[in-house]
Amino acid sequence: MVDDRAPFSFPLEYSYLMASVSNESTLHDGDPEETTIAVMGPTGTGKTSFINLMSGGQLQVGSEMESCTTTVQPSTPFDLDGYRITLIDTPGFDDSKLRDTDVLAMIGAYLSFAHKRGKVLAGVIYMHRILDNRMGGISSRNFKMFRHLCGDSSLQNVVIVTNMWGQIDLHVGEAREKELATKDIFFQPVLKKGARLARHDHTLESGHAILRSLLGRQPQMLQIQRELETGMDLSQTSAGKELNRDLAEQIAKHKDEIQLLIEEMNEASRLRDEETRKELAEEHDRLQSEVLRIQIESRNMAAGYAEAIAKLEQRMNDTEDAAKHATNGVRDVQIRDEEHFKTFATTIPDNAILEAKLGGAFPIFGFWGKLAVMLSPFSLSWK
Ligand SMILES: Nc1nc2c(ncn2[C@@H]2O[C@H](COP(=O)(O)OP(=O)(O)OP(=O)(O)O)[C@@H](O)[C@H]2O)c(=O)[nH]1
Ligand SMILES: [Mg+2]
Repeated sequence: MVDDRAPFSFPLEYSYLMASVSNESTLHDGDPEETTIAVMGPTGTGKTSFINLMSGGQLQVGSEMESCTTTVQPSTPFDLDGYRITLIDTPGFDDSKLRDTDVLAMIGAYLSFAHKRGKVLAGVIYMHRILDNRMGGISSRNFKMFRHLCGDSSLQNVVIVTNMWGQIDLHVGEAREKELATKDIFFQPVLKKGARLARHDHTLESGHAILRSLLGRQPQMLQIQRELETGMDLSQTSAGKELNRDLAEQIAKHKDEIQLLIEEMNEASRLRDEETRKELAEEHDRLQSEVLRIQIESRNMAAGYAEAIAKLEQRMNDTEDAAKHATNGVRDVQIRDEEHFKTFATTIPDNAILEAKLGGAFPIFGFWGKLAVMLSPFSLSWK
């Protein structure tokens, strides 16, 4: 039987690539419109869970205690109302496994790289756990970074999504939601400028409603994309400056602590308390190296971005080359198959069975799919 033949053997990632290439070349009027939506927010707010629910994908989900997503990763594309949607998963700032400058470099590089290739975001979803009873620390820091990434002009295409409603008394949740929407230390300023607030109750229906509210809108560049497009380096962007301000504050705080330690060490020496002096000296050295680490992190921000872009470009080129080879290989095999069928199997009209099998076996990927394939086997290290 023709079905049972193994006409060629393909490394898995090449097969994905081939599917992506053939998909792009066969898109025509009436095919779903490609749409990209980024999902941002602090670690553990359910970004990846939301993306998996919507796309039917299986990106890794974390626990409540530890950060999980460490790269910018696209979902499997899925169709909704005539759109083929790709959701872009992002790591949060204050991630326990990544430095903030790495997170910013990854997000900046990805968005700018995609934009250069003609991909504009249709919208951004910002996830917030309604469980969080105050918006201090990580939440406010992430939101501040989010504001600097988006700017004002793209807020029409932003939806702030509250989730985890099942884990909170509805009245408490509603009171909190009202506070989030009306206080200027929370989401009120962005809601005034066109962003919207929506609830997600972890069902497909509520997720679809959120996505539908972003579909068909005029895509807008994010502030960071505009800034990077003008040739700024990452540290000159609004988000980069914000991060640098943070780092400078940390340095200033550590320097104050170091000054205090020096005074205490002098006092311990004066009292000939060697044990205390030694303990203080150890703390002093630890803080000194922390200051040095932060200074290096700040100085390397631009270099980290340049490196991230270079890696993306290199890998996209490699991937496209591999895809071309793979596609050529498939064509050769298909031609050979056709010859074979003409000669020996006149009852079988063409190699549609083979194509259908491939189409079914491998998800149809576009640009984001190529990036996913490109990133996954290499497991990017951004350090
Ligand atoms: N009850 C409830 N739990 C959720 C929901 N979404 C996510 N979770 C849980 O929250 C935890 C974190 O979810 P993730 O999807 O990994 O969160 P994330 O925002 O991607 O986290 P990072 O990758 O670390 O940035 C997991 O234990 C999920 O099962 C939700 O809508 N309701
Ligand atoms: Mg995640």
